[in-house]
Amino acid sequence: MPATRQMPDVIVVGAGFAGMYAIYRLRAAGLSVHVVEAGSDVGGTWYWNRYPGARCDVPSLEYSFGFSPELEQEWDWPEVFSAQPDILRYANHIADRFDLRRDITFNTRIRAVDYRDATATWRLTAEDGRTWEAPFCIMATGCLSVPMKPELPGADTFRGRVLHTGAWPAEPVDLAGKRVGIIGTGSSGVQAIPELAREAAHLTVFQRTPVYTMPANRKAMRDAVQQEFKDNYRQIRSLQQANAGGVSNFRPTRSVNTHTPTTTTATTGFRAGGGNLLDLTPEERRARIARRGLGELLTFRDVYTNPEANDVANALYREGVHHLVQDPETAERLCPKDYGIGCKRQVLDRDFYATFNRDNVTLVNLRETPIESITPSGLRTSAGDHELDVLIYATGFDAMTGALLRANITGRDGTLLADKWRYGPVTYLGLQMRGFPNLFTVTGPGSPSVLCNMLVAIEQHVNWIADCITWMQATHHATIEPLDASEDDWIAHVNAVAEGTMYTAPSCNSWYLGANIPGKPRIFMPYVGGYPRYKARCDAETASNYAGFEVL
Ligand code: NA7
Repeated sequence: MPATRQMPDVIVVGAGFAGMYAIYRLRAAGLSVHVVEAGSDVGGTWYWNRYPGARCDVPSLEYSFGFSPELEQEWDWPEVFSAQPDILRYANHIADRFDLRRDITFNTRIRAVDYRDATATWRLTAEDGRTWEAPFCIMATGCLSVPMKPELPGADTFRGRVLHTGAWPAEPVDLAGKRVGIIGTGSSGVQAIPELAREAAHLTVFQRTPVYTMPANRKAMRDAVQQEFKDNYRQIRSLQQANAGGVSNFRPTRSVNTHTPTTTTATTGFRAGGGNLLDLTPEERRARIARRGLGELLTFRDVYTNPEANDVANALYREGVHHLVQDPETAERLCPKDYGIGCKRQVLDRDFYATFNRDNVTLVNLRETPIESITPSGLRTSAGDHELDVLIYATGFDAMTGALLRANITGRDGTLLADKWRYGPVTYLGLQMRGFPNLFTVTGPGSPSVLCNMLVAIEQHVNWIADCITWMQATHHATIEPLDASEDDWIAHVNAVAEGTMYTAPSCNSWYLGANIPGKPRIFMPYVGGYPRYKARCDAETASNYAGFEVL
C-alpha cells in the first residue's frame, strides 16, 4: 500500500455506530470518506465488550437507527433489552446492507492526529506508520472505549489468564473448573458476575464500592409489540427528538406489559412517574416495594431531587438487599452506604444478589481488606491470599475524554489537546474545540452523549457535522472552529446545569466526573440540560451560518 492514498474529503477515526453512520451520511452528501478502526470489524463498544452477560440498558427498539425506514422494517430484535451479540449482529447487518466496509481500514490503531497548518489538513498516523490525510477529521472514538486497568503491584507476575471486560476476546473463554476472580462491581461486573458464577468452579468478587442495581427487564420480544413499533416508527422518532434522554416512551397498545417504560431524564428503563416517596407512610413505601420490587425506588421524583427522600430510598434499598442475600454479613457488605441512588449511571442486573447465595461465590470487601498485590498465583489482600486461575478486570473506562487524549491530537500552531484539556475538557457543544479547526468529535464531552440514547445522539451529531461540511464546501470556506467566547459560555452553561444535581453531589464519585481515574480533573463531562434543548442550540448554529464559530 502507498504511504498516503488519494485524499478523501473526510477522515474518521472509529467504526462503531458513529463512524458507520458517518460513512452513510457523508456519502449521501456527496462527500468521500475514509474510516480507520483499531478492531478487526465494525461495532465499537459492542465489538469490544463481549464479556458474558453484556447487555444494553436502553430498550432495543429505541436503541436503533432512525435514518433508514427500510432498515427499521427489516430488522427484528429478539429481546426487549438486547444482549451484546444481537447488537453486534445489527451493526454487521448495517455494514453489509450499506456496503460500509469498502471505506474502512481495519486492524489499525491511530497513534497521532495532527493539523498541518500549511495545507489546512488533518493527518492520521497509525501505529505502523501509515498515514491518511483530509481537510476534515471526525473523531468517532466512543465515550467508553479506553479500558481502565488499575496499576496493581505485581500485576505482571500473575501466571494465570488476565481479561478485561472492555476488551473481551472474540473466541469463547472456557472457565469450567477454573478459580476466577473479578475486580469491580460497576455495570460490567454486575452483568458478568451471575454468568461467571454459573461457569466457574469458584468465583471471588473483589468489591471496592457496593452498587445500587435494579432488576432488568428480561422479556423476550413479542411479535405484536415489534410490529406496533414498526407501524409507528416515524412518530417514535419524533418523540425521541422531544425527550430529554432521547427515548420515545412509546407504549404499545397491544402489550402494555412487554415494553418497559423509560424515564424522561435518563435511560434506566424506569419511569419517574411515581409521585414522591416522602408523601407515603413508611408502611406504604414498603408495601409498594414488596409489590413491585426494588426498581420502584427509581420511579419517585423526589429521590433524585430531595436529599431526605434520597436517604429514605437508600435505606429501603439496603433493607431489600438483606431480603435478597441470605448471609447477613455478605448482605451488609453489598449495601451501598456512602453515596446515594441517582449519582451514578443506573446499573441493571439479572440475578446479581441471588448469585451471592451460591456456594461457589465469595465476596471480598476491599474497603475492609484492600488489595496488596497481584501474585504469581492470584491476588493478595491485607487478609491473605486468593488462589486464582483467571483474573478479570471489570474496572471500567477512561470515559469520554480517554480515547481523544490517547489519540495524541495536535491542533493549529502545535497546540496539544492534552494541554488545552489539562484542567478538564473544553469544547463548544461537544462538537469542536478552538485551536482544532475542521476537527469534529461525536458525542464529545459537553454534549448529552451518555445521558442520551446513544444512537439518537450519534445521528444528530453526524447530521450536524455533515451539514456543516457541506455548507463549508458550498460557500468555499476552508476552516471552521469555535470562537473563544462560544466555548467559555458553553462550558459555563454545562457546569451550571449540572450544579445541584445528584450527579455532582460531593459524595458522588462516578466516571461521569472522571473520578474513577487517578489524577483526572473532577468535571461533570456530559451535558445534563436534555437532548431537545441541546439540539435546539446546535440547530441555531446551523441556521445562523455558524455565528458561534470562526469560519475562514
Ligand atoms: P465502572 O462503572 O466504572 O465500574 C468499575 C468498577 O471497578 C467499580 O466497581 C470500581 O470501584 C472498580 N474499580 C476500579 N478500580 C479499582 C481498583 N483499583 N480496585 C478495586 N476496584 C476498582 O465501569 P463498568 O465497566 O462497570 O461500567 C461503565 C459503563 O459501561 C456503565 O456505566 C454503562 O454505561 C456501560 P469504585 O466504584 O471505583 O470503588
